[in-house]
Amino acid sequence: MNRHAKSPILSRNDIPDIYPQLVDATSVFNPGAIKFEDKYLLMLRVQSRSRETFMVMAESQDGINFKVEDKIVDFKGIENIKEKIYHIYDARISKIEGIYYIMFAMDMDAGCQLGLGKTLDFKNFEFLGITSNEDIRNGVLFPEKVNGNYLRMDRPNRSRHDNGTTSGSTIWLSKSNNLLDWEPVAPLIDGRFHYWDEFIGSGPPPVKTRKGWLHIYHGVAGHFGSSNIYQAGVMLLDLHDPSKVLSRSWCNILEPRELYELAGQVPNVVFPSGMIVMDYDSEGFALEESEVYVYYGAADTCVGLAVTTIAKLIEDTNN
Ligand code: BMA
Repeated sequence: MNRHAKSPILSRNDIPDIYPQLVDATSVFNPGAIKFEDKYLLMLRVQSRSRETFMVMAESQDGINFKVEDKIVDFKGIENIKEKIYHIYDARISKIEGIYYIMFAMDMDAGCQLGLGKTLDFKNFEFLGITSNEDIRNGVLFPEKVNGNYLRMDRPNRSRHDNGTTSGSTIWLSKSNNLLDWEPVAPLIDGRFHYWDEFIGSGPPPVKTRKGWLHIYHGVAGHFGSSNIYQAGVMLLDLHDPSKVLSRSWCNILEPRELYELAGQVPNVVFPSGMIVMDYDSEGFALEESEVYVYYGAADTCVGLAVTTIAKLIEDTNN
């Protein structure tokens, strides 16, 4: 993928003070992205100097120049959860049957869980519930039911990095009939030890193309002495049976190279989390010639923008 000339498109300087919780923000990264009423929207992960995370919306006419709202996203109902929630972060946004769903990570004493919220207008947000019962992250919903079920990809956290964070090396396909209760269907891909994607997790939600479900994921190479390197790759799943992986990139398609990706709060990270496809056909398939904007967290510090096309991404699944 190619970096946009204006990347990074958002940094801490773009975050307004939001009293009292978020003053002099330290970083902004890993945004969810969606097109809504001809505007580009990002749901940003913003960190305060207490190192708490908050979700904040940003809006743009062109997908490049964003104005950040001076309001923290409030998922109404989340306050009814009895257990302590330390952070919510890494939103992935999907439109399913006219409703916008947001799946996000929730750090709790029992580990990381996947929370689900919804909105119709990106002003009022409702918390629907916790959708997991094990340590898990990187949940992304498919934009439509397949064979009568809602589907998502998720990544159980069954390994621990040297720095204490939990991770995993298998992306699973899960199904549900109500979006809240999920059961695993099949493992999709495993980490490839010794190579770029040893630990893996979904990036933005998958996109429907005539050739299959196109999905960008992240891979972590952990075999370097002093740091984990977060990169991006891409795969294609069968349209009618998404438990079948048709192809998967052997090389990464984006890796930390620019200074803002190499240095920051967590060095050596590109973490794609939002993807906007410009053009779909009348049946909802992404056009191969369509331009694609991929929003990613860089070094857990700022937001980068990479540009590509559907055709190029499909080609890259065989790189
Ligand atoms: C992952 C997640 C991401 C983060 C990345 C790099 O495990 O926590 O939110 O961007 O690590 O720190």
